[in-house]
Amino acid sequence: MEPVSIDALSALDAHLTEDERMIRDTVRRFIRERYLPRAGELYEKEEFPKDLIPEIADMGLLGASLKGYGCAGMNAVQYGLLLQELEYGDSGLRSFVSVQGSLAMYAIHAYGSEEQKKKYLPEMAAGKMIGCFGLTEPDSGSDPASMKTRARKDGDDYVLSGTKMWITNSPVADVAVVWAKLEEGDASTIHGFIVERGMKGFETPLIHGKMSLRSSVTGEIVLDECRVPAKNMMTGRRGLGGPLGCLTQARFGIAWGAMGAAKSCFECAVDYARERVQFDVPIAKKQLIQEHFAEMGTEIIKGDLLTLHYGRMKDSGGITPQQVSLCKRNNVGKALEIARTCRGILGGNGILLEYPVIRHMLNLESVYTYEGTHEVHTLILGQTFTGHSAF
Ligand code: TGC
Ligand code: FAD
Repeated sequence: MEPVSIDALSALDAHLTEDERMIRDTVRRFIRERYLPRAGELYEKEEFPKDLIPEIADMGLLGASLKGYGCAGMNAVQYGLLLQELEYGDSGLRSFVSVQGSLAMYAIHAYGSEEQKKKYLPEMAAGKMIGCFGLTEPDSGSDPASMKTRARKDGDDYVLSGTKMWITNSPVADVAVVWAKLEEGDASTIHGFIVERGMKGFETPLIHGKMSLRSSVTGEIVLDECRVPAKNMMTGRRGLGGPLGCLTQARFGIAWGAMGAAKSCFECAVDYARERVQFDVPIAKKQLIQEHFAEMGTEIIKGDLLTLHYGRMKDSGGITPQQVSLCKRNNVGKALEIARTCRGILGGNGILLEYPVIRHMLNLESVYTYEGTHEVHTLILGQTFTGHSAF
């Protein structure tokens, strides 16, 4: 009997519009033709494929769900599907698109002035300006309210001091959305600033030695009395709700993306198990192996259903941050378990970059940690269901 694919069994295609299937299929083709042949090598060399940025921009993938300013204005399901296809390729590629669109561009779109939107968004949508999002600091990860970065008003400028850590794209960014607390007046209130490369006191050292997300560029943002014009402050929202509002957008996309990595691992393991003969039969004939596929296939289809359901709700009336936490926590947690199981099914070959599995497995370790660790989302859900905070 011929094996049935996850997509055939879930039959979710019938619940997608033609436009949704079209963007999914376009990105799927791009990933298979343009990214997968280089994926292992890029990973090994710790290289991000900058040459693909113009094609990614031409497909409308940068700031895809934003409206106006050169952005594609896609619905939430289209956005989720495109991220899933990108992460089928590599979480690093999906990270690039998430940070550019859901974090840096979203912040400017939601909280920036008209002048800021006109100046930055069209260039960012066209991939001519790369953005990053600086929230995390060396001593403030899960608890960003404890950030130390400060902004002091001085004439027509703000002077920013502090260090941001683990910032995707920072070493290659032209523009950084940086979150800082005001030193006086509105003391301790968090504000967003748009910092441009070239502003004095702005450095972005690369973080070396990552064994995860190796084909994504990660760095610090060092602000040493960095003078930023007051007009670069985003005044549309103050307080931690500003950056957290951006995270809600990005986390939703990550929940879709993680299932792309899981599908890649699953398909690879199915092919492998059908080919690999031990004890005179393909290991796919063994019940212990089949149980893994039954569990993994079910979890992937459940993950897809979860994001499709909340994606439809997001498009029709909106979803809450808690619903997004549920999606991110479930789908990333399950994708990581699936990648580890598939790694085992491939035996020794499972540790080779020749197959996508170890790469996805290692990438998903970061995805499990960033955008709110698995534990942070557990506590958000715990609080949601019990009414008690356990942070
Ligand atoms: P709390 O008092 O709960 O909230 C402060 C204000 O924020 C509002 N809020 C949210 N708004 C929108 N979306 C959300 N998800 C929100 N969560 C909270 C809240 O209503 C309140 O508003 P207001 O108007 O009343 O002031 O804040 P808290 O300090 O107790 O913290 C809560 C906690 C722990 C859940 C939050 O700090 C958190 O989510 N921590 C995790 C930090 C995190 O996720 N960092 C990610 C950094 S960026 C990143 O990782 C990018 S990876 C990029 C890639 O894809 O490559
Ligand atoms: P910590 O917060 O120190 O957590 C350490 C451990 O303690 C975790 O297991 C955590 O779950 C647990 N813990 C923390 N608090 C509690 C609690 N109350 N109860 C129980 N357990 C708890 N940040 C950005 O701002 N922009 C980016 O672009 C960005 N990109 C990233 C890219 C990569 C590759 C990585 C790895 C990270 C990136 N981050 C980025 C940072 C990321 O968001 C943080 O790593 C994450 O929020 C966790 O912070 P931390 O690493 O300081 O861990």
